[in-house]
Amino acid sequence: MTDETNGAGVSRFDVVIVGAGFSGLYMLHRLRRSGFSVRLLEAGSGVGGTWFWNRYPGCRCDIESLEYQYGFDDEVQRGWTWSEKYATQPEIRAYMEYVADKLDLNRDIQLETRVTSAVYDEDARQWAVATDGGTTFTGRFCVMATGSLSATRIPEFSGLESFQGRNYHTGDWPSDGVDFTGRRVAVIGTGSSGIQLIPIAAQQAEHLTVFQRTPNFTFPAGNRPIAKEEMDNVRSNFTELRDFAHRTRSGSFNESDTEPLADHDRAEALALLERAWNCQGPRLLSCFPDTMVNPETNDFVAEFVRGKIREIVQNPELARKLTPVGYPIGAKRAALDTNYYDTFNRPNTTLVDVREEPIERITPGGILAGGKEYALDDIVFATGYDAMTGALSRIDIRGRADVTLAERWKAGPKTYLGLQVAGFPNLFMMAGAGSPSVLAIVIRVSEQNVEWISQCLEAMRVKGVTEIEALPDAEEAWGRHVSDVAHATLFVRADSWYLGANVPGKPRVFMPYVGGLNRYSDACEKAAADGYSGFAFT
Ligand code: NA7
Repeated sequence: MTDETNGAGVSRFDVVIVGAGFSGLYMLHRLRRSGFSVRLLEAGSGVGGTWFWNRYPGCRCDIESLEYQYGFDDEVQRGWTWSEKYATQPEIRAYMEYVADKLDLNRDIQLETRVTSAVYDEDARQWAVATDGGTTFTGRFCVMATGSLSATRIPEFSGLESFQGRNYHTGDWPSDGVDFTGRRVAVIGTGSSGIQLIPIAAQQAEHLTVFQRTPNFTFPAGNRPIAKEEMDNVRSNFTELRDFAHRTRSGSFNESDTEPLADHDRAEALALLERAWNCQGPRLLSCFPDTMVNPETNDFVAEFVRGKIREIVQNPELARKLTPVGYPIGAKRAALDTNYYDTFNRPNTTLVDVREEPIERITPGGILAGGKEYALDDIVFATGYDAMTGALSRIDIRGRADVTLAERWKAGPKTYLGLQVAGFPNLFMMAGAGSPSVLAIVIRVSEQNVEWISQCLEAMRVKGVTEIEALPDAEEAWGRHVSDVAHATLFVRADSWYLGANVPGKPRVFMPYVGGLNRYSDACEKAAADGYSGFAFT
């Protein structure tokens, strides 16, 4: 276990972790507890990962705060009080800073350090992780905790560089905030980020123009303060709740059994959806267990939401444009909002449907779309991410025989259990492609990955082996399983970022594992119990 810097600007560790989001922070803590020397490298000037950068007004998590926290340490959870049902970005970031302080993680984190490459030295059996600061960190192991939604993406609009106003991406927001008061603002994109930002931007701006390509399904968040009794109740039952959550599909301690749509009469089914819309009982997409596999059920739920849009949006033509059609509800990640549809009733808010009026170019004074120029002071790109693989493909990762991960993944990402890639020994990935990732509560997935990887490294230490690598056959079989499970659902019937469809030229592969956290954990545990079957040890 070494932790030293030699004269040539190389620092040696047992493990180098990339990224100080939820996965990376716990990985650091867990490995350090097992006696490994670890260095965590983070591009931001603070911890938080995507929660560090997503500082746009209205940014919140779409998972309830009581669930969107670590479960591995009772003292950590007892020492924190959440204020709202859905925490704001500043509160989540403050929580992550609290955890980093409490566990004394900061002494092993190097901030403002962007990893540029990670190269495996087959002779020395170690990874050389190079950074923009010029220092190279070597580790016997490298863990990429780089996040699924961290590589921001601005589509190629011609003329952007000529724009005289200000422009921002929601996922890389200025730390001192942005004031839209008295300004003519455009938001391009109506995924979760746009949907959260738009109602607030409309209140501030002189005029807001929303450029929408695909209308998204969004449901009322029903955000509210968390009552003391509710917080206390979760606190005192936390261990049982967390253990239960880890055995569910979604990683949620609120997961409950529901009946398929066919088992309800119509009035009863509508009443269930109405309750969900009003934030009582199961969430809208969880009312019926067959929503993501049975097109009729899916359409029933979708039609219910379409009816709500028509009720809220006063102008029927505007309601039509805002109504999602042509893809299953839930197949693109649905958003939770506060007053989203109602915002379009405001006189200072305009919707431009870019399928009907395509964006031709950005001009010095605004956006030219459908032959009309929209005069603007600010443009916000709420255009999302090169999801799941983008953060990795932006690092020059080279495994055996100098083969790059980009080459290995040119037809789409392939992993064994989401944890490793054949040809890249001692490199681990977390909560990304091939894992349930964001299709379950991602912190539960991260915790599962952290614990599995830590136990694996401990087992290797005991056995005296220095190298672990996914076997190509195991990787192939897992990839097939991930694909088969996805293709048995309606998830594959939309142009979503789960499929890489939002990035031109990206291979169309369904990346996260839809089979559920419980099945995924079982597969990982089985592999470990079978002596790490599917992996080769040297
Ligand atoms: P998303 O969900 O990927 O949304 C991006 C939005 O930007 C979406 O509406 C896109 O339309 C739109 N977009 C992308 N490219 C263009 C172009 N070229 N022209 C017009 N509109 C475009 O990202 P978010 O940041 O909102 O949310 C990401 C996740 O973070 C979210 O799912 C939660 O898990 C948290 P499209 O639908 O592709 O037609």
